[in-house]
Amino acid sequence: MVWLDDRDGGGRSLRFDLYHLTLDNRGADMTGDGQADVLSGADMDDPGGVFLAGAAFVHRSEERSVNTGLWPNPVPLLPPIPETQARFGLKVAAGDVTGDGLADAIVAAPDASPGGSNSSGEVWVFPADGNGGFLPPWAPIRHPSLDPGALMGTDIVVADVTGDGKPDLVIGAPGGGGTGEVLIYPAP
Ligand SMILES: [Ca+2]
Ligand SMILES: [Ca+2]
Repeated sequence: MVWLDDRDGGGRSLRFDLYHLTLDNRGADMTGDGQADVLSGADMDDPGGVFLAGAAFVHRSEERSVNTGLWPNPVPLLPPIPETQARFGLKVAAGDVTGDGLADAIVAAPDASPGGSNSSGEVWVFPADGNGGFLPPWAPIRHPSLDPGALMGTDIVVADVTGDGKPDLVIGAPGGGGTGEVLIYPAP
């Protein structure tokens, strides 16, 4: 059980009750202190009042209180242009896809509709900047043919599947191609 701060009110709250959070805490250090950070997705957030656009937060190991177990002041990660009902943050993953040794934050918006293709989905990569923060995201990774309903990013795994020792990005698109697809983006 992880307790987080309540950004919207004055008290503490278990935000799992308020948001459908997704956690990736498999030991990924995004800040460089050798301690794992927590990446959470709040896909039902309404950033800027945009309905269900979603958000994600990095809870940095440096700021975890050993007394309260709280992670105050999480770093927000948002798509540059929040999209209604994109559900950004429905799936999150952390892994070093840039090759600098620091885990990067990967956030999916499976219900994003790029080019008007309904729920085709998008995946965003926010590279760790080496100073405890994040660089602006890469251009979003989208389904190659923008299949409607592909739900790109419903699952994400960062793992070396090509055998060169570098982590690759593996993205599930359960509605892609009609029967579902797994798309592999090899490490550069
Ligand atoms: Ca850390
Ligand atoms: Ca990195």
